[in-house]
Amino acid sequence: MYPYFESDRMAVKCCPSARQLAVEQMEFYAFAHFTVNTFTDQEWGDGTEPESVFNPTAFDADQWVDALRSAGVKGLILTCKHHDGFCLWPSAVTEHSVKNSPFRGGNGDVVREVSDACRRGGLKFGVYLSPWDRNAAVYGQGEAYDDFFCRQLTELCTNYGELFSVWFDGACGEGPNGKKQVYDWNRYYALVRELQPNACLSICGPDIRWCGNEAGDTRESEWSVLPTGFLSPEEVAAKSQTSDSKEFREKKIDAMEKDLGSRGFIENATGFAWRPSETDTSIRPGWFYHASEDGRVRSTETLLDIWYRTVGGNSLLLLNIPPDRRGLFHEVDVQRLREMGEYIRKTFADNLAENAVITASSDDGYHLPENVKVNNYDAYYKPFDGENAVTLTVKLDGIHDVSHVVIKEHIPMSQRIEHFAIDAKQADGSYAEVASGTTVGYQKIARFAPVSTDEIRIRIEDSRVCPILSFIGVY
Ligand code: FUL
Repeated sequence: MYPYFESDRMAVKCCPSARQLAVEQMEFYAFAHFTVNTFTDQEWGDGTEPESVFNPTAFDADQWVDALRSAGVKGLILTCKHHDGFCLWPSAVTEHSVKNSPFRGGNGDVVREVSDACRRGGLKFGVYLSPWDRNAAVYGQGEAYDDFFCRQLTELCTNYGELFSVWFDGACGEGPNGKKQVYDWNRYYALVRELQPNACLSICGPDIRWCGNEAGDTRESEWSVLPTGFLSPEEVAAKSQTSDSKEFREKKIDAMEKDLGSRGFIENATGFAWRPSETDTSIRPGWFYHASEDGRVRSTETLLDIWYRTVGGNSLLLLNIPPDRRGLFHEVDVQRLREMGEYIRKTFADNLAENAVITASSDDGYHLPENVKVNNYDAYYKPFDGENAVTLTVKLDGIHDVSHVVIKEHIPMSQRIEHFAIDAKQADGSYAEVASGTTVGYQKIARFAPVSTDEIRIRIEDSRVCPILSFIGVY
């Protein structure tokens, strides 16, 4: 369909690390924003809140975990310290923590209780530690604050078991002395790598990329392979004498950019990195709990729509559920989570592809189409190199009502697909197109009005280089 550029070949050399692959397979995990703000009705505390305000009356982390499990969530990231500087654990380097609050008589540790509850309930645990600290006296003093921050990071990375994510927020404002801090990111990263080698460094870190908004919006084409740099204008001019395209592009990567992977966008890239997208959004308008928002919890329908577009659109879903002043998830939020989980479990209970016969327009003789019946990365389907368009046919064991097709690329060998379409066979033997799209990546969930059919056809119309599939599901 298109001429091929060197950049396509370069991009597919880029694959996920083991820690990225593990987090990508979690698909859907939660955020809990909880601190003094919960009790002062704020979104951002200014660091002057007295510790005494932090006083949950019926704190129960198992209640959080049960609600999250009912939705099918696989992990939880807790705001151990937000911008106000209040620590939910008894940090040794500050007095501004739970140890000076009425919670559990000053002997409480929210991070301990939440991480223990996660482990009991089979959820992975991660930490949010805000570099911006509006309480710490040393904030804005360079190395003195980096030392302070690294001691807090060390406490969280050593005392609470294995972490799947260390989530660094980009916010950087003034501290109590009116100064901003220049963060020593490389020092923070090295510390986390040493203490928690399996944790992803998320957002302000190299492993997981912010999707670019907090509203739950997603891209039509989401790529996990991102350019790390572009040729200079002179280099582009020199290259254009031999290249097909003379169009000049000088681009810097912006998290909010819509197009991060078209051939035009990556054409003059000098390198690539695997940077999967994560969509962080809240079940309510705010990140923290406000009783005034009890009537504004997102509907199950909206939450499912976000789930389809993220988990089914090559982005991770990080959904925030803010605990209330009791230290519990509010009843409305709990109900929404349960309804989400029930719908997802019911919809994907029976994979019709398991009893189907799967064939392909071609294969390389080793990686056969039937391999896509098993949802893991042990085996995959692959055509010969150079075959960038293929058709897979899923012959069902009879006529069924079909409304969903799930496609997963074998991302241990990068992300390749650029266009696909799905057809259902009609009673008269002809095919009707029921869905089409662009990128697939970790997973594409195509949903369409139910069709009665005994055969589904998946046309991979174009790929950066030959497509490799690990899984197909039909529901
Ligand atoms: C932002 C913060 O300022 C918000 O309060 C929230 O924590 C969100 C996830 O990240 O940068």
